[in-house]
Order: sequence, then structure tokens, then C-alpha cells
Amino acid sequence: MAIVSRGFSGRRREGGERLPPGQYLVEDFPVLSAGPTPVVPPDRWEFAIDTESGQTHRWSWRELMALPRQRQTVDIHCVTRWTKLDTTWEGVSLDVLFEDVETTADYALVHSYGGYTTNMPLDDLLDGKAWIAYRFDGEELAPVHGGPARLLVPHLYFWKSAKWVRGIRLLDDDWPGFWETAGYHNYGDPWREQRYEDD
Ligand SMILES: Nc1nc2c(c(=O)[nH]1)N[C@H]1C(S)=C(S)[C@@H](COP(=O)(O)O)O[C@H]1N2
Ligand SMILES: [Mo]
Repeated sequence: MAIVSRGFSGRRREGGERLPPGQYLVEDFPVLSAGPTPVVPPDRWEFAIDTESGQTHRWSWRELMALPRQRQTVDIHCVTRWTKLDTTWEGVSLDVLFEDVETTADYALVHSYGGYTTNMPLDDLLDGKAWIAYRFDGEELAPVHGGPARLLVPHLYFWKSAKWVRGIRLLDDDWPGFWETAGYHNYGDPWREQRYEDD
């Protein structure tokens, strides 16, 4: 059995091995949005987790800022084939937000200001794999990249990292989101090149 520490996992794929199949490297940070950038002033921002049993857990912007934050450097992979290495983010781990959430649900449907949705198994949001990110590259997250806050789930194709994130609905049954309904893969693992529904 392999025990992989955080530091070791960062060096796991050296050089070209950090590029998933079919991807190319970019230095810039492309913007991909299916619609206009919603305007969400922080004093009207809130984030909510709705459980399958009807409980709602809410955080205001001020409450989010009061939670412990993490800084992490990750590689991001868009299904349109660009990969950006070593992107640095700050935000709150979903593990922190889920601390007091009682659930037996297996699925999460993430939704955003502006109406975007994306789905994933709840396990993919836990155990240090996902964050609500509000800083990028040492600065406030720009509105075009999802500011004031976006989901960051770097181990899946970047369409799963919902910009302008507003909440997570926990579900017993999987419910496909925006791109998943439009023919993209339900799970979206870049290392298994799960781009479209039949991949
Ligand atoms: N709310 C919302 N989130 C979204 C999208 C979107 O259109 N709306 N596009 C997704 C896609 S396809 C990608 S590749 C990334 C792009 O993020 P970026 O514009 O910061 O590069 O956001 C994802 N999250
Ligand atoms: Mo994308």
C-alpha cells in the first residue's frame, strides 16, 4: 500500500508527466464562461449547503472570511485541452464547511450565481480535494475567474470548478449539471481523459 504525503504527491509527476493525455500547457489564464459574469457584492453574497434531509447550513461573506484558510498550489486542466501548472490559490477547504453537516448523501450538485451547475460524488469534495477559493496568485479572485469565490476541484476537469459558487445541494441520486447534461462526461477525470459521456 502506498502512503502518499502532501509534499510527495506534489512531486509525483515530474516534467511532461504532469500533463494529462491530450492536453497542452498554457502560461496565461484563459477565461471560459457559458454566460455573462454575475455581479455579486460581498455584502449580498452567501454560500449554502443543503442536505438531503432538508437542513441548510449558510455562511455570509464575513463568516467565510473568519474560517481557517489554506494556500495551495495545483495544476488545472480544462477539457478544451489547456493545462496550467502551479496555480496558487487561497480559500477554505470544503472539509471545514462540512464539519457540522450531517449527511449520508453520495452526490453533490454545485450551483452558482448566474445559474451554472455541475455535479460530482460528494467524496470528491472531501479529504483535502476541494476548496472555496477567493484569492488567486496572491490577489483577490477576479470576477471573470469566479470572484468573489469559486469552487476549486483541481483533480477533475476545470468545468467542475464552478465560478461564482453559491451552494451545494446534497443528493441521494446523482443529478447531472450544465455541461454534464450537454454531453460531457459525468465524472471528468483528466488522467483517464473522460471528456465526453462515452469516454
Ligand atoms: N459559473 C460558472 N462556472 C464555470 C464555468 C461557467 O461557465 N460558469 N465554466 C467552467 C469551465 S468550462 C472552465 S474551463 C472553468 C474556467 O475557469 P476560468 O474562466 O477561470 O479559466 O470554469 C468552469 N466554471
Ligand atoms: Mo472548460
